[in-house]
Amino acid sequence: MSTALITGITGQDGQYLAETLHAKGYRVVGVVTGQRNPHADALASGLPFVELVGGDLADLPSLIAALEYSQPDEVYNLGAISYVALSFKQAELTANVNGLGVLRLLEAIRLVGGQDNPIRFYQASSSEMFGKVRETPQNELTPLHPRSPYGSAKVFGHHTTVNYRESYGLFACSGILFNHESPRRGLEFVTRKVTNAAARIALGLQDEVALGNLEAKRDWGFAGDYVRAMHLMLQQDEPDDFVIATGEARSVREFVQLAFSAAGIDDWERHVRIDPRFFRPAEVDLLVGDASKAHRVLGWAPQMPFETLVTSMVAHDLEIERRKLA
Ligand code: G4F
Repeated sequence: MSTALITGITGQDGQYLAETLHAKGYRVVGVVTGQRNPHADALASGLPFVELVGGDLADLPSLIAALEYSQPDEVYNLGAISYVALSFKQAELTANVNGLGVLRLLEAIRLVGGQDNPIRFYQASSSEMFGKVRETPQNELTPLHPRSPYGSAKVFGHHTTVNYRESYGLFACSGILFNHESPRRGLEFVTRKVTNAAARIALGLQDEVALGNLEAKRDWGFAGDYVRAMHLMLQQDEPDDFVIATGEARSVREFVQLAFSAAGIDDWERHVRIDPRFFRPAEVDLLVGDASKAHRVLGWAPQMPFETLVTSMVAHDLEIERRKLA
């Protein structure tokens, strides 16, 4: 039985990846931070097969202890401050966790990982690294130009992963994932914020939602599809970096329109208020990925179409909001 150690286990991707690996027969160990972490309690009841171990990307000894305890074959580093807007307000923390945290985990692997059973490492890199994009669509060779403390820290983590692969021969892969969503997405991200608001407005529970820049374009896929790519990367003969994306760009405006329509609301503009608080000091205007290397080498392709993603998120939010009313 293979063992996977996952940081960021309580997040959207951590949960989908844990389910995917468990279905493949893995022993899944998740790193949880903090004391009496409420997300850890929720995880223990939602995904009871996950073994939990304490640890923090800001604390090297705790990472060494988590590796020594779990003795993993594969480590997936999904832990991060993942909300770009927050990274502008907590830039130092973001650099520490999203940037130096990768270096700490790689050092811990170097210290603990034996020669006989080398640990395979996956780093959650991000399309935010492309920022002010130099070409469209973006691929593995597109120059990086981050536009936020989040993006800058991810660039450090990405280059550090490549550097440890080249310097120490670690099996270290970096997945450059474009935006990926699901009903498990946090309410702070624009997709879930919109699907949740559309559901609540349809049910008469609120009248409007405050949003920022509606013109930004993103390449939105389904998180469940994207975690399959993470696993595939670690099953190859050679470690490498891969863009994971759908290749289709939609604006926030298009997302809002489709979500409201799925909730049965045609006059969405009446319910959306533009609020300067949700604009960022520097915006990423357009992200759209070229995942042809992942198609060719990993045999990976996204399965869920954009429309299905949006309507399933709205359906989920309608169901949970109705349940609260009952
Ligand atoms: O949903 P978002 O907050 O996601 P963002 O910034 O693209 O980052 C996500 O994707 C990255 C991959 O590219 C990940 F690395 C990262 O961890 C995260 O998962 O914002 C999407 C767009 C932005 O352009 C933002 O300005 O939506 C725009 N937006 C407009 N109104 C809003 C809002 N974003 C949020 N969160 N809230 C708004 O009210």
